[in-house]
Amino acid sequence: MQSAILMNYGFAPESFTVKVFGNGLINHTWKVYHEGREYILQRINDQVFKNPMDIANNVEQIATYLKQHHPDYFFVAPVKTIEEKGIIYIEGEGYFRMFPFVKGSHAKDVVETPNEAFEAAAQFGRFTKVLEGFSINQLKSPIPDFHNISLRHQQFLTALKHGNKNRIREAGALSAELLNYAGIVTDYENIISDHRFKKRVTHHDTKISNVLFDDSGKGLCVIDLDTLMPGYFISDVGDMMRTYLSPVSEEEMDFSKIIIRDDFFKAIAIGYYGEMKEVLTQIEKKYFFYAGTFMIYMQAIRFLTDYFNDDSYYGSKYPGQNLVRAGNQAILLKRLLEKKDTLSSINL
Ligand code: GN1
Ligand code: MG
Repeated sequence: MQSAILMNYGFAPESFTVKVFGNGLINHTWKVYHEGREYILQRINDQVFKNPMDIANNVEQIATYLKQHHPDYFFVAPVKTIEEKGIIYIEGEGYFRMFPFVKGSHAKDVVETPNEAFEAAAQFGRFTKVLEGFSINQLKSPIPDFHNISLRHQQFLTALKHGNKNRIREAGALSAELLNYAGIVTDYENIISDHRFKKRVTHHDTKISNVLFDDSGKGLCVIDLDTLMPGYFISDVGDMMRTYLSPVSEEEMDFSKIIIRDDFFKAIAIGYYGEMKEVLTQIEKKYFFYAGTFMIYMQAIRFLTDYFNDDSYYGSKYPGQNLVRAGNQAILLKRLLEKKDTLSSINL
């Protein structure tokens, strides 16, 4: 299979080695070694990304814009195939694309220090900032309504009605708890009807492993532009809060370990504002804290919806994994809301 893919890049059979790489839930990733160079190869999950060519379009448009307007901005463009394509389709195998592995860079799976949170937030902020002049109409949405929390909420209600009966019974208390947060959905609906909330080039997957760091720990660039599409800044800032604030991830089963680290919140705010302070509107800034509640709540209901739908989207490695993830995110949301007053009053 790998030969069939890599020959499109001009790699002769037997001239390369391939190792599994990374731990995303959606795409498969490998590291490829070929003639002293290293690459990252990915198979795009076409159940999730129904039109993988939309991703290729977006990356191409962005790359062209950046080359013209911000030639110094460090952007990792995909390796082109012999036929000059950014993504290839292999019959029976799926869609693939490959990137050069950035020498001297490393990615992290877990945020360990506030400085890492700061560096990542600065990188995601800078990314949206350098693309401020880019017309978002040129972008496709590879997953339409990806962060439309009204729709996610609707899907949750539908799953609660028509999903796996035993699972719905088992998770009754958690469902009831999550249904209490309808205000988060209403806030979103107000946001999208307010023209002062701008649609911008948004990454939509700001976990730490989507930032490359250099050896000294400085952020180099953002990667993984699959979910790049027009969106609101709350998606990017919110997913950083969701994934950097607690010392444990969405997979943690011991919920007592889920805590909110104030200094990491501050680091995200300083890092992001350092780039975006002049770009964000006054009203957007008022929703900075809200971003975290928005993303955590949406993730909680997405996991629970999937649990009720027999894990058809996220899959599961053990029975009840998506229930654990949903419960974990519900606690994270609670812990964050407990700190609303303290965290919203941080002066920047
Ligand atoms: C998925 O594949 P990965 O881990 O980058 C999901 C995100 C979720 C995340 C939760 C396309 O991201 O939205 O936040 O899982 N991506 C898609 O771990 O659904
Ligand atoms: Mg991703």
